[in-house]
Amino acid sequence: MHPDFSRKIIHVDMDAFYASVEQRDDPSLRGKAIAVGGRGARGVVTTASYEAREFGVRSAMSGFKARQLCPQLIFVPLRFEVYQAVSLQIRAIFERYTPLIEPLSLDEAYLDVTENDLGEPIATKVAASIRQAVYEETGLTCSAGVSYCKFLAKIASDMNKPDGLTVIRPHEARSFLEQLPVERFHGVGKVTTTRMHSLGCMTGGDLKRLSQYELAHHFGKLGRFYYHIVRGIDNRPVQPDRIRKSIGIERTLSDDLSNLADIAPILDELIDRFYERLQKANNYGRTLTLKLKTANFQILTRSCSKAYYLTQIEEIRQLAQQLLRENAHEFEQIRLLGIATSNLQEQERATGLGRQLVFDFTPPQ
Ligand code: TTP
Ligand code: MG
Repeated sequence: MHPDFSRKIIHVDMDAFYASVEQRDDPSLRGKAIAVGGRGARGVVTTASYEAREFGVRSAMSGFKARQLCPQLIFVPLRFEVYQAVSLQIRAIFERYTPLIEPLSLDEAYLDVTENDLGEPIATKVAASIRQAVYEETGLTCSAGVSYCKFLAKIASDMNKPDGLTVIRPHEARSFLEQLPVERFHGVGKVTTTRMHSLGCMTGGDLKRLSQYELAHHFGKLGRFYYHIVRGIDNRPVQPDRIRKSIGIERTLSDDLSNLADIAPILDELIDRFYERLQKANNYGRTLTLKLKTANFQILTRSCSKAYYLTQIEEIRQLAQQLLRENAHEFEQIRLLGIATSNLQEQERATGLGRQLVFDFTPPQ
């Protein structure tokens, strides 16, 4: 078996996620050693700012131990709703590049960008664009890893944290994996590391000397996974985990625009790309939403719904342009234009809603 070099995978992971959000929202915390959570007798640190990490403060450490390591440590309470909101924001950014997104947690996801909405063949450029968008739109930094498989992309994203972009190219994979210490292999925990060390395996290169049989013998099912991984073979697809609730795209304009005559053609162009997306996903919605961000960053969304799925581009175009015209008095200048559809076929099929619709549809107010 040989590695499949045809795919382009990006792993994105926010830097010191909760802590960075807290430092963003409270300037007095910037540049300081902070721990999120960890207060109280039994408190546990969920994450620490990079400043605190210099003292050895880590995730999952007790607040007590953290304070011992770093007496000036500032403990900040968790604000889960805010992290969740940022998570949705970065997810929406990813969705502008590809529908193939597999979130691993609030702050981390794999993206398959083999084909992407930029039409950009160089995945490194896609990753750079994503990192820039995340920074501009959330004020937070993330790190990205780029490679031909999930395993290497994930390791890569961790290599130049924080605010890093790391690429492992196909021809570099072999020597990279051979020198990689076994504990750096994703999924290899403390127990497995000790076991590997006791078998004389310190690096990927050492691990490669064991046969598939030997690895299976020592590590069970995972042995087979290690056998392939160490040879750079990881064909696991990026699996979008959820039923999509909406499909949409948006575009930030190069200049703020106020004239309908200037905005309408841009909306038309956006709809062409939007429709291509719907066709590719083979998934259409009943609701169409126009999103406008004004020059002073106010967001306006306007929707209309139908009893049937909007599968025709001309109808989508007409509805979107109508929403734009009807709401032109709401803004002076706009800086971003977006179009989305929701109440999707796929979602309604999955929930059984689709069938019910046929019988008792009530038109929206
Ligand atoms: P991570 O991505 O593991 O860590 P991080 O983003 O804080 O730092 P970095 O990626 O730069 O190394 O986890 C993301 C968030 O998940 C983290 O900010 C807090 C939360 N978390 C916990 O609540 N408990 C934990 O044990 C860990 C590891 C993270
Ligand atoms: Mg992170």
